[in-house]
Amino acid sequence: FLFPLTLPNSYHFGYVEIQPPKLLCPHKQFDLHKNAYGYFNNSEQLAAVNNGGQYSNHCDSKHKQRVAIIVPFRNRTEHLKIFLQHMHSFLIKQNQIDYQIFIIEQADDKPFNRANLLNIGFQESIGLDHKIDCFIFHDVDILPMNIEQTYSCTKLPKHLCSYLDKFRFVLIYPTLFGGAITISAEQFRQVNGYSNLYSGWGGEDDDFYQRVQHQFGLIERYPSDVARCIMIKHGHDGPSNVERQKLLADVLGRMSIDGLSTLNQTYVRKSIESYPLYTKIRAELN
Ligand code: UDH
Ligand code: NGS
Repeated sequence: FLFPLTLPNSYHFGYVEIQPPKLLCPHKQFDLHKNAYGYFNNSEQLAAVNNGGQYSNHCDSKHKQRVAIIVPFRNRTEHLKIFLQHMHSFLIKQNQIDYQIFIIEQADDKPFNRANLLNIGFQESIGLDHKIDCFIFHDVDILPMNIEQTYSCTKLPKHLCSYLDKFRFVLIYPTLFGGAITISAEQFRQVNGYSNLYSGWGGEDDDFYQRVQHQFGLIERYPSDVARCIMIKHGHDGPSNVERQKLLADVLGRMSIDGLSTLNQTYVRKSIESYPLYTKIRAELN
Protein backbone atom coordinates (compact mmCIF):
# COMPACT_ATOMS: atom_id res chain seq x y z
CA PHE A 1 0.00 0.00 0.00
CA LEU A 2 1.00 3.62 -0.32
CA PHE A 3 3.34 4.95 2.32
CA PRO A 4 3.92 8.69 2.74
CA LEU A 5 7.55 9.35 1.96
CA THR A 6 8.83 12.03 4.34
CA LEU A 7 12.61 11.78 3.91
CA PRO A 8 14.05 14.16 1.33
CA ASN A 9 15.57 12.27 -1.59
CA SER A 10 19.06 13.46 -0.60
CA TYR A 11 19.02 10.71 2.10
CA HIS A 12 20.30 7.27 1.17
CA PHE A 13 21.16 4.23 3.20
CA GLY A 14 24.36 5.18 5.06
CA TYR A 15 24.95 8.60 3.58
CA VAL A 16 23.44 11.93 2.64
CA GLU A 17 23.97 13.49 -0.74
CA ILE A 18 24.99 17.15 -0.52
CA GLN A 19 25.56 19.86 -3.09
CA PRO A 20 29.08 21.36 -3.16
CA PRO A 21 29.34 24.31 -0.73
CA LYS A 22 28.91 27.90 -1.95
CA LEU A 23 32.20 29.09 -3.47
CA LEU A 24 34.29 31.35 -1.20
CA CYS A 25 36.09 32.79 -4.24
CA PRO A 26 35.48 32.19 -7.94
CA HIS A 27 37.47 29.47 -9.64
CA LYS A 28 40.65 30.73 -11.30
CA GLN A 29 40.28 31.34 -14.99
CA PHE A 30 42.99 29.17 -16.46
CA ASP A 31 42.50 26.06 -18.57
CA LEU A 32 43.33 22.69 -17.11
CA HIS A 33 45.25 21.00 -19.89
CA LYS A 34 44.42 17.30 -19.97
CA ASN A 35 46.70 14.70 -21.47
CA ALA A 36 45.44 11.63 -23.34
CA TYR A 37 44.64 9.86 -20.04
CA GLY A 38 42.68 12.84 -18.71
CA TYR A 39 45.36 13.89 -16.20
CA PHE A 40 45.78 17.63 -15.53
CA ASN A 41 49.14 19.33 -15.74
CA ASN A 42 49.43 23.08 -15.74
CA SER A 43 53.10 23.95 -15.38
CA GLU A 44 52.53 27.69 -14.91
CA GLN A 45 50.31 27.03 -11.92
CA LEU A 46 52.77 24.55 -10.45
CA ALA A 47 55.29 27.40 -10.20
CA ALA A 48 52.94 29.09 -7.67
CA VAL A 49 53.37 26.25 -5.16
CA ASN A 50 55.67 27.02 -2.23
CA ASN A 51 58.45 24.66 -1.21
CA GLY A 52 57.10 21.68 0.74
CA GLY A 53 53.98 21.54 -1.44
CA GLN A 54 52.21 24.39 0.33
CA TYR A 55 49.84 26.83 -1.38
CA SER A 56 48.04 29.94 -0.09
CA ASN A 57 45.29 31.10 -2.39
CA HIS A 58 45.15 34.81 -1.34
CA CYS A 59 41.41 34.51 -1.20
CA ASP A 60 40.17 36.82 1.54
CA SER A 61 37.46 34.88 3.36
CA LYS A 62 37.11 34.26 7.08
CA HIS A 63 35.66 30.86 6.27
CA LYS A 64 38.75 29.73 4.38
CA GLN A 65 40.08 26.37 5.61
CA ARG A 66 43.65 25.31 6.18
CA VAL A 67 43.85 21.79 4.81
CA ALA A 68 46.40 19.01 5.03
CA ILE A 69 46.26 16.51 2.16
CA ILE A 70 47.60 13.26 3.59
CA VAL A 71 48.73 10.57 1.13
CA PRO A 72 49.82 7.06 2.24
CA PHE A 73 52.76 5.95 0.16
CA ARG A 74 55.33 3.30 -0.64
CA ASN A 75 56.93 2.47 -3.97
CA ARG A 76 54.48 4.33 -6.24
CA THR A 77 56.80 6.98 -7.66
CA GLU A 78 55.12 7.02 -11.09
CA HIS A 79 51.71 7.59 -9.56
CA LEU A 80 53.09 10.27 -7.28
CA LYS A 81 54.40 12.37 -10.14
CA ILE A 82 51.02 12.32 -11.92
CA PHE A 83 49.16 12.90 -8.63
CA LEU A 84 51.18 15.99 -7.67
CA GLN A 85 50.83 17.69 -11.05
CA HIS A 86 47.14 16.89 -11.27
CA MET A 87 46.25 17.78 -7.68
CA HIS A 88 48.08 21.10 -7.51
CA SER A 89 46.67 22.16 -10.89
CA PHE A 90 43.16 21.17 -9.77
CA LEU A 91 43.29 22.76 -6.30
CA ILE A 92 44.85 26.00 -7.50
CA LYS A 93 42.19 26.37 -10.17
CA GLN A 94 39.47 25.53 -7.64
CA ASN A 95 40.83 28.31 -5.42
CA GLN A 96 38.92 27.51 -2.20
CA ILE A 97 41.51 26.43 0.39
CA ASP A 98 45.04 26.94 1.71
CA TYR A 99 46.65 23.54 1.68
CA GLN A 100 49.80 21.46 1.93
CA ILE A 101 50.43 17.99 0.49
CA PHE A 102 52.06 15.49 2.88
CA ILE A 103 53.32 12.16 1.56
CA ILE A 104 53.55 9.60 4.37
CA GLU A 105 55.98 6.90 3.35
CA GLN A 106 56.13 3.51 5.06
CA ALA A 107 59.89 3.07 5.42
CA ASP A 108 60.01 -0.69 6.07
CA ASP A 109 59.16 -3.96 4.29
CA LYS A 110 56.24 -5.01 6.48
CA PRO A 111 52.76 -5.33 4.94
CA PHE A 112 51.45 -1.90 3.97
CA ASN A 113 49.35 -0.27 6.70
CA ARG A 114 47.37 2.51 5.05
CA ALA A 115 45.33 3.55 8.10
CA ASN A 116 48.33 3.67 10.43
CA LEU A 117 50.06 5.94 7.91
CA LEU A 118 47.01 8.22 7.76
CA ASN A 119 47.07 8.59 11.56
CA ILE A 120 50.79 9.36 11.40
CA GLY A 121 50.10 11.97 8.72
CA PHE A 122 47.51 13.60 10.96
CA GLN A 123 49.78 13.77 14.00
CA GLU A 124 52.96 14.81 12.18
CA SER A 125 51.34 17.47 9.96
CA ILE A 126 49.57 19.06 12.95
CA GLY A 127 52.94 19.02 14.70
CA LEU A 128 54.36 21.09 11.82
CA ASP A 129 51.34 23.38 11.46
CA HIS A 130 48.99 23.72 14.43
CA LYS A 131 46.50 25.77 12.41
CA ILE A 132 45.40 22.91 10.11
CA ASP A 133 41.65 22.51 10.65
CA CYS A 134 40.63 20.15 7.85
CA PHE A 135 42.09 16.87 6.61
CA ILE A 136 41.82 15.18 3.25
CA PHE A 137 43.06 11.58 3.35
CA HIS A 138 43.79 10.68 -0.25
CA ASP A 139 45.17 7.67 -2.15
CA VAL A 140 47.95 8.47 -4.62
CA ASP A 141 46.19 6.76 -7.54
CA ILE A 142 42.90 8.69 -7.50
CA LEU A 143 42.38 11.91 -9.47
CA PRO A 144 39.31 14.19 -9.45
CA MET A 145 37.90 14.96 -12.92
CA ASN A 146 35.21 17.57 -12.22
CA ILE A 147 36.24 21.00 -10.92
CA GLU A 148 32.82 21.27 -9.20
CA GLN A 149 33.92 18.60 -6.70
CA THR A 150 35.01 21.06 -4.00
CA TYR A 151 37.91 19.82 -1.91
CA SER A 152 37.17 21.16 1.58
CA CYS A 153 35.55 20.00 4.81
CA THR A 154 31.78 20.24 5.05
CA LYS A 155 29.46 19.62 7.99
CA LEU A 156 30.02 15.86 8.28
CA PRO A 157 32.92 13.63 7.25
CA LYS A 158 32.61 13.20 3.50
CA HIS A 159 33.55 10.60 0.92
CA LEU A 160 35.13 12.08 -2.22
CA CYS A 161 35.50 10.31 -5.54
CA SER A 162 32.59 7.95 -4.86
CA TYR A 163 32.19 7.34 -8.59
CA LEU A 164 35.32 5.89 -10.20
CA ASP A 165 35.96 5.24 -13.88
CA LYS A 166 37.27 1.82 -12.82
CA PHE A 167 33.74 0.89 -11.69
CA ARG A 168 32.01 2.67 -14.61
CA PHE A 169 31.09 5.52 -12.25
CA VAL A 170 28.91 3.34 -10.03
CA LEU A 171 29.04 3.50 -6.22
CA ILE A 172 30.09 -0.07 -5.45
CA TYR A 173 28.43 -0.16 -2.02
CA PRO A 174 26.57 2.51 -0.04
CA THR A 175 28.98 2.65 2.91
CA LEU A 176 32.19 2.77 0.83
CA PHE A 177 34.57 5.19 2.60
CA GLY A 178 37.97 4.44 1.03
CA GLY A 179 40.11 6.25 -1.52
CA ALA A 180 39.61 9.89 -0.62
CA ILE A 181 37.73 11.51 2.28
CA THR A 182 37.44 14.84 4.10
CA ILE A 183 37.09 15.24 7.88
CA SER A 184 37.71 18.15 10.26
CA ALA A 185 40.59 17.86 12.74
CA GLU A 186 38.09 17.97 15.59
CA GLN A 187 35.91 15.20 14.16
CA PHE A 188 38.98 13.04 13.52
CA ARG A 189 39.97 13.35 17.20
CA GLN A 190 36.42 12.50 18.27
CA VAL A 191 36.61 9.08 16.60
CA ASN A 192 40.19 8.47 17.83
CA GLY A 193 41.40 8.48 14.21
CA TYR A 194 41.76 5.26 12.23
CA SER A 195 42.55 1.84 13.66
CA ASN A 196 46.28 1.03 13.56
CA LEU A 197 45.72 -2.72 13.30
CA TYR A 198 44.87 -3.24 9.60
CA SER A 199 48.09 -4.56 8.16
CA GLY A 200 47.74 -5.49 4.47
CA TRP A 201 45.02 -4.63 1.97
CA GLY A 202 41.35 -4.07 2.87
CA GLY A 203 38.90 -3.29 5.64
CA GLU A 204 40.52 -0.27 7.32
CA ASP A 205 38.17 2.11 5.51
CA ASP A 206 35.13 0.03 6.53
CA ASP A 207 36.33 0.16 10.16
CA PHE A 208 36.63 3.94 9.89
CA TYR A 209 33.14 4.20 8.37
CA GLN A 210 31.74 2.43 11.45
CA ARG A 211 33.55 4.81 13.80
CA VAL A 212 32.23 7.86 11.95
CA GLN A 213 28.73 6.41 11.62
CA HIS A 214 28.66 5.68 15.37
CA GLN A 215 29.78 9.21 16.24
CA PHE A 216 27.97 11.31 13.61
CA GLY A 217 25.20 9.09 12.18
CA LEU A 218 25.94 9.68 8.49
CA ILE A 219 28.62 10.57 6.02
CA GLU A 220 28.22 12.90 3.07
CA ARG A 221 28.77 12.45 -0.66
CA TYR A 222 28.48 14.77 -3.62
CA PRO A 223 26.17 13.78 -6.51
CA SER A 224 27.30 11.19 -9.05
CA ASP A 225 28.02 13.71 -11.81
CA VAL A 226 30.25 15.72 -9.43
CA ALA A 227 32.21 13.08 -7.45
CA ARG A 228 33.76 11.47 -10.53
CA CYS A 229 37.38 10.39 -10.44
CA ILE A 230 39.94 8.52 -12.45
CA MET A 231 41.89 5.68 -10.87
CA ILE A 232 45.35 5.22 -12.34
CA LYS A 233 45.49 1.66 -13.56
CA HIS A 234 47.70 -0.72 -11.61
CA GLY A 235 47.82 -4.25 -10.29
CA HIS A 236 47.43 -5.42 -6.71
CA ASP A 237 50.85 -5.05 -5.17
CA GLY A 238 50.62 -6.34 -1.64
CA PRO A 239 49.05 -9.05 0.49
CA SER A 240 45.41 -8.80 1.58
CA ASN A 241 44.70 -8.64 5.29
CA VAL A 242 43.34 -12.07 6.21
CA GLU A 243 42.39 -10.80 9.68
CA ARG A 244 40.10 -8.08 8.41
CA GLN A 245 36.73 -9.76 9.01
CA LYS A 246 37.77 -10.62 12.56
CA LEU A 247 38.76 -7.01 13.23
CA LEU A 248 35.57 -5.70 11.64
CA ALA A 249 33.47 -7.82 14.02
CA ASP A 250 34.30 -5.52 16.97
CA VAL A 251 35.07 -2.05 15.65
CA LEU A 252 33.22 -0.12 18.33
CA GLY A 253 34.65 -2.20 21.17
CA ARG A 254 38.15 -1.17 20.07
CA MET A 255 37.45 2.39 19.00
CA SER A 256 38.70 4.07 22.19
CA ILE A 257 41.77 1.86 22.66
CA ASP A 258 43.11 1.64 19.10
CA GLY A 259 43.82 4.78 17.12
CA LEU A 260 45.32 8.21 17.85
CA SER A 261 45.43 7.26 21.54
CA THR A 262 47.87 4.40 20.85
CA LEU A 263 49.62 5.88 17.82
CA ASN A 264 52.95 6.75 19.46
CA GLN A 265 53.80 3.15 20.18
CA THR A 266 53.18 2.10 16.55
CA TYR A 267 55.95 3.98 14.70
CA VAL A 268 59.28 5.73 14.68
CA ARG A 269 59.60 8.88 12.57
CA LYS A 270 62.68 8.59 10.35
CA SER A 271 62.70 11.93 8.50
CA ILE A 272 60.80 14.98 7.32
CA GLU A 273 61.93 16.29 3.92
CA SER A 274 60.69 19.27 1.89
CA TYR A 275 60.44 18.95 -1.89
CA PRO A 276 59.09 21.57 -4.29
CA LEU A 277 55.65 19.95 -4.59
CA TYR A 278 55.28 18.04 -1.28
CA THR A 279 56.57 17.32 2.19
CA LYS A 280 57.63 13.74 2.76
CA ILE A 281 57.41 12.12 6.19
CA ARG A 282 59.05 8.72 6.46
CA ALA A 283 58.03 6.38 9.24
CA GLU A 284 59.02 2.87 10.24
CA LEU A 285 56.12 0.87 11.64
CA ASN A 286 56.60 -1.29 14.75
N1 UDH B 1 49.82 2.34 -1.35
C1 UDH B 1 51.16 2.55 -1.71
N2 UDH B 1 51.96 1.48 -1.89
C2 UDH B 1 51.52 0.21 -1.74
C3 UDH B 1 50.18 -0.01 -1.40
C4 UDH B 1 49.35 1.06 -1.23
O1 UDH B 1 51.58 3.70 -1.86
O2 UDH B 1 52.32 -0.72 -1.92
C5 UDH B 1 48.93 3.51 -1.08
C6 UDH B 1 48.62 4.34 -2.31
O3 UDH B 1 48.36 5.67 -1.92
C7 UDH B 1 47.37 3.66 -2.81
C8 UDH B 1 46.64 3.38 -1.50
O4 UDH B 1 47.68 3.08 -0.58
O5 UDH B 1 46.64 4.48 -3.67
C9 UDH B 1 45.63 2.25 -1.58
O6 UDH B 1 46.26 1.06 -2.04
P1 UDH B 1 45.87 0.34 -3.40
O7 UDH B 1 45.87 1.34 -4.51
O8 UDH B 1 46.75 -0.86 -3.55
O9 UDH B 1 44.45 -0.19 -3.09
P2 UDH B 1 43.16 -0.06 -3.97
O10 UDH B 1 42.08 -0.56 -3.10
O11 UDH B 1 43.42 -1.02 -5.24
O12 UDH B 1 43.06 1.31 -4.48
C10 UDH B 1 43.80 -2.33 -5.08
C11 UDH B 1 43.65 -3.09 -6.38
C12 UDH B 1 42.57 -4.15 -6.34
C13 UDH B 1 42.45 -4.88 -5.03
C14 UDH B 1 41.73 -6.20 -5.14
C15 UDH B 1 41.66 -6.91 -3.80
N3 UDH B 1 41.17 -8.26 -3.91
C1 NGS C 1 35.96 -3.74 0.15
C2 NGS C 1 37.09 -3.61 1.15
C3 NGS C 1 37.47 -2.15 1.28
C4 NGS C 1 37.81 -1.58 -0.10
C5 NGS C 1 36.64 -1.79 -1.03
C6 NGS C 1 36.90 -1.28 -2.44
O1 NGS C 1 35.65 -5.09 -0.02
O2 NGS C 1 38.56 -2.03 2.16
O3 NGS C 1 36.34 -3.19 -1.10
O4 NGS C 1 38.08 -1.79 -2.91
N1 NGS C 1 36.64 -4.15 2.45
C7 NGS C 1 37.05 -5.32 2.94
O5 NGS C 1 37.88 -6.00 2.38
C8 NGS C 1 36.45 -5.76 4.24
S1 NGS C 1 38.57 -1.56 -4.37
O6 NGS C 1 38.00 -2.60 -5.21
O7 NGS C 1 38.16 -0.23 -4.78
O8 NGS C 1 40.04 -1.65 -4.36
O9 NGS C 1 38.08 -0.19 -0.02
